[in-house]
Amino acid sequence: MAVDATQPYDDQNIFAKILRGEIPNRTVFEDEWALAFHDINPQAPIHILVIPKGAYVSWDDFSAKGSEAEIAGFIRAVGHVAREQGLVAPGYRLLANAGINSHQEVPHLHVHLFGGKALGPMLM
Ligand code: IU
Repeated sequence: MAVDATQPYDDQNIFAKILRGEIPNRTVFEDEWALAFHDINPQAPIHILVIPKGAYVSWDDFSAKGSEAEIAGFIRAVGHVAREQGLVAPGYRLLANAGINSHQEVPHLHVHLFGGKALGPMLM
């Protein structure tokens, strides 16, 4: 079900539980600012979710409330994972859903990193 991204942060969301170590995940990278793990329902040969460690619902929430260090750290983490996964030369796609029209399902900011095949043109 799509979430209303204007709601306050819900610390019972599944990614908050993953960050607290309450639910297992297939981690590919972690540092002070971000956690990256394989999506449970991959839409491409490589489908990784990168999430900030702070409690932010969406990109706009993060950009409004995140510190410079959090924002820089998160963006660097996304790029680091793309490089580490060997996706720079073949290319990759980043996507962040926000709110009802995008069908965001988990109300903790996450960037999807897709790669591992020719992804074709962006449809929407
Ligand atoms: P969305 O952008 O909020 O629509 O994407 C949520 C993603 O989280 C989606 O690709 C799910 O497969 C993924 N996911 C997950 O990796 N692990 C989970 O426990 C749950 C969802 I729930």
